[in-house]
Amino acid sequence: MSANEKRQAGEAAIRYVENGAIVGVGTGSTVAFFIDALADLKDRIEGAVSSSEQSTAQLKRLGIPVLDLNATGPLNLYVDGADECDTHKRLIKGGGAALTREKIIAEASAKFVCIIDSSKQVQLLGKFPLPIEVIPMARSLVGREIVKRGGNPVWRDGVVTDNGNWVIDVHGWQIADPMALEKDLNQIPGVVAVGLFARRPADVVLVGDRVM
Ligand code: ABF
Repeated sequence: MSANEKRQAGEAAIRYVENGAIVGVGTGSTVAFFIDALADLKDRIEGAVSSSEQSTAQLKRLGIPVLDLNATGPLNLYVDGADECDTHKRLIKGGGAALTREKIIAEASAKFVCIIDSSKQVQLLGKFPLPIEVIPMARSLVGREIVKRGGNPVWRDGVVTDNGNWVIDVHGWQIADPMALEKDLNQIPGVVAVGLFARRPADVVLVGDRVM
């Protein structure tokens, strides 16, 4: 069921792509369906700004130009998946370890269309362990700060992000105020990005072929 919903969501997001667009492209298996559908429009768009080496490889394989965000400036559209989505379109992202570049492109985009299957919908964020990208030397420092806040930090051992950093996944939080937690965690020295998209939530959420 979820694979079919992921494909439906990925294909449904195509309706937001305008002629001549430069499209911000996220990461993950749902986005992979979107990229496949985007390839059918590649003669009608200028290109894409990619959030990961993984998505870049697929875009290039399909002949879609991959452009530098510094060169493109602000984007009209960003399409990306999520690990959890609440009823306010706030997200947990980072299961694919691409959260920092995803957050950068989301910030640069006027409309963030999030594509998910129904298994990602929650009332309260936090059942999915919250990913935090950290500078390697700060792993233990950030871990201690997480424990002080009642979380259980688990180092995603063996994973290095495209930015050369590490990821800590925080288990055990029920996140009643995602905006406050995102702001608090962002202050900790060594934190590069927090996988909470609450300050900048999605604008549109597609659950399969249904607009949430
Ligand atoms: C990505 O989408 C990540 O932030 C998140 O982990 C992933 C969801 O993966 P999938 O679409 O494969 O379920 O943007």
